[in-house]
Amino acid sequence: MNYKKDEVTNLLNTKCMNVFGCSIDDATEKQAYKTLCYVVKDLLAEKRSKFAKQYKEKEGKQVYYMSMEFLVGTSLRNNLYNLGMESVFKSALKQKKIDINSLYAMEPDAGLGNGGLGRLASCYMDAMTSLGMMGTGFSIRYEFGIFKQKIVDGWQMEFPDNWLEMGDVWLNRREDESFIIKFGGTLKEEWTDGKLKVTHENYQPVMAVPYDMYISGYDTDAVNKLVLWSAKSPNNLDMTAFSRGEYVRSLEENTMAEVISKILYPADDHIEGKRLRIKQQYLLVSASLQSILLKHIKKYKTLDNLPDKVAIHINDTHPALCVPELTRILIDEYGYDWDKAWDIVTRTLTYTNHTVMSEALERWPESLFSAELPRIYQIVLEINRRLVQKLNEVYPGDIAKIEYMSPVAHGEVRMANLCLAACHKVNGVSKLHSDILINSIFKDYYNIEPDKFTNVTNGIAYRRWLCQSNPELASLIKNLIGDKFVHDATALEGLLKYKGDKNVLESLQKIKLVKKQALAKYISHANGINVDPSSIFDVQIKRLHEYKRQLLNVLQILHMYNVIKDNPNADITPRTFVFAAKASAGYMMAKQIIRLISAVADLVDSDAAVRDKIKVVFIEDYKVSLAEIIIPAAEISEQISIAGKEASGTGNMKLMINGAVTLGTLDGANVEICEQVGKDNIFLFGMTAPEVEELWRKGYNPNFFVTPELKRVLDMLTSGILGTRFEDISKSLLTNSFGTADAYMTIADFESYRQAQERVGKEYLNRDKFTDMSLVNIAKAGIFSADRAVKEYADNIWNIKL
Ligand code: H53
Repeated sequence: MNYKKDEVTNLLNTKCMNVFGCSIDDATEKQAYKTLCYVVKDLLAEKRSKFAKQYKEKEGKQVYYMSMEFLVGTSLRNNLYNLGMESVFKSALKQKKIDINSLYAMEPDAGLGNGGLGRLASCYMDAMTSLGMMGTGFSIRYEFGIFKQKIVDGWQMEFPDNWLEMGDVWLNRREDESFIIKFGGTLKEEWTDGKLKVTHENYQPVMAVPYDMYISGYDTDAVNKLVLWSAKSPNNLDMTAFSRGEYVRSLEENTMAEVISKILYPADDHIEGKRLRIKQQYLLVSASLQSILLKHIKKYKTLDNLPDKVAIHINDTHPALCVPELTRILIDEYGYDWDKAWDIVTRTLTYTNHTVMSEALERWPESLFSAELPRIYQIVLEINRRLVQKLNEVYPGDIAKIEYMSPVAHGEVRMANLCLAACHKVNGVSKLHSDILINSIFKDYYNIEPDKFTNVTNGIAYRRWLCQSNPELASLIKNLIGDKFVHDATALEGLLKYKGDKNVLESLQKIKLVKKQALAKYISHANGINVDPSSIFDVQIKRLHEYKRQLLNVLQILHMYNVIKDNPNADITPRTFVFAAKASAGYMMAKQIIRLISAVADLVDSDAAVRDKIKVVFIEDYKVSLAEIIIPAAEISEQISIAGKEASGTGNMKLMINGAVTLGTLDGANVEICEQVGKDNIFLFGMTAPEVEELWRKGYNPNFFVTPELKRVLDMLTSGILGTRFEDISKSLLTNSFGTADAYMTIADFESYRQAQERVGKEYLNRDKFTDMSLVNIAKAGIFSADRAVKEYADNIWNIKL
């Protein structure tokens, strides 16, 4: 968009006058922030309207991306950058003595997600838009997003995240496009004209009200929408109850309805089989599908062509209710018979699996499911009956296999099986993960329909993670290879010709130092700790989960502590270990690990012999906007999950494109990072996924892997040297009464990790060599762009021509 400074000033003034009754010169900072957001939103609205019109004429196929999570982060800078208007706004505001950065800083993160899954959904919305695709995201307008984390005496405390106070500027409420969602109740079955008619009665109606958020893309005519549903009671106040004096009951009913969209469940990669959660899922699915179908029928007057015009994507099993709900709507509301409805359902829906962790594969008790969603339950039973009939033909008499594959068995409804039965395409999120799906957990489905399965390795919105978070690096790259990489990330490979170029390496080092200084400033402000920007910045930033093995990292730090204590002159390259991670509120072991990290930080810091060599920092409240500060400063990217458990990882990609070198296992997308950069430009350690399997098969006893160094470290957990005795952690690693100890093989991988860390310290000393590694990582990160990933979805999964 082409606007001059004066035009921008006019826009700001007019908007400020209309909304706040004053000119931008007289606005408070909060008013200035809101004015700026409203102006940007208007620009997006204008673009959106043109884009939607063009699109309507073309009648192309579009995608609806259903996800319980979108970790949007902040939007203001991203939107201005994408519109190509950052500098004109900056100077217009500067003229008014307003610093755009201070307005950026006022924006809260829209934290409508927990971690990787939600952030991926947001990165894909960005990429779809940048590619000019028509794509709509559907999710929930949680009033409270992911909790705010504070660390008090080493313990994580959770506080509500009231993001709407300043974040609602981006949302457009569309009350007139609301839908009724039916919960509970009973079913009445009647035969009329030889047809069974099912009526849903005595249900509790809840209104789903949509709020639209515009999603911008880089240098594109497209503007897409993220539609967030909010739950509302359909009767504002039950006046009869009110006049009978029953205000409390009347208000209670409203509150019961509205509580559905109150809060995001803070568990990542882990299910919480709560009644409210299934209600959230059904609200999302039912409202979105009703809206999609209504729009479709208005446009095409039929739903027969739905699969040709629409791809509906199920992001993880959380929106798996799409399967029975789409079937229900087609049959109950549009009069289709089962076979025709099922044909449309299967050709419209696609599904991405994001985890092999059994505790994350969603299952619902049949009793809860049938009570909350009686009609949906009935449909699921019918899907199950037909499937079992089919499976009996394929695997005659193999009851165990058929049971394993069934959507309903052992008193549970299993959402992954529902998706596998219905979706015409199913994908994993990295090569290794997709291989594990077809060779292991989804093997039986794969054997029947191999063409259904595919892989799309995850990708990131690299313009956010490189160009916006690290403008210094982006501008160096532009100077070296031109700006093609801003459209096409694979052009970053052009940097390879600068391998070994002293000047370029020096520039890269200077930029890294600037970003490390910025992070050091943040840490000093947030934690009151001074870290040395010339030390190695070694970061592990991700959700706290045992399989991600933050514990392995901490144990190794304790080992380094011992080495320095034994020999204060030991040859240790100074290191700053940075952690940031939220633990699910009810995940005690994860919270204990945070406490351990804090205790180790204190131990190290209180020891004069050690504190100049190593520093440990736990930065609280990890979120997208904090990641944007940490990632550009990182030099070592810790990706140390036990092989076979991290489906992909995406932080690994963001760190790599900012020049951090991966220290990791061959897990998830690390495998492909290694393929890209080669073994010389990554620090690999640990068992491979097949080795892990083999060790489980043989029988794993961690005690056989405890080296003398590790024994000393493990003893420290309970000796009292850390202030607290971490008995639970120690037991979880060592007590092997039922073969359950050390479920993530931290001990088996320790020695190999320790050696890899030693290599890191040594290789960093040769700064040019290390920076060369860093350069190769940046150059080879292009393949991990979300643009590439979304193109693959369009080609191989959604069948959308770009
Ligand atoms: O999804 C990311 C992966 C990551 C995986 C994560 C994830 C969640 O954040 C939540 C639930 C779930 O099933 C998976 O753990 O490996 O990179 C995006 O695919």
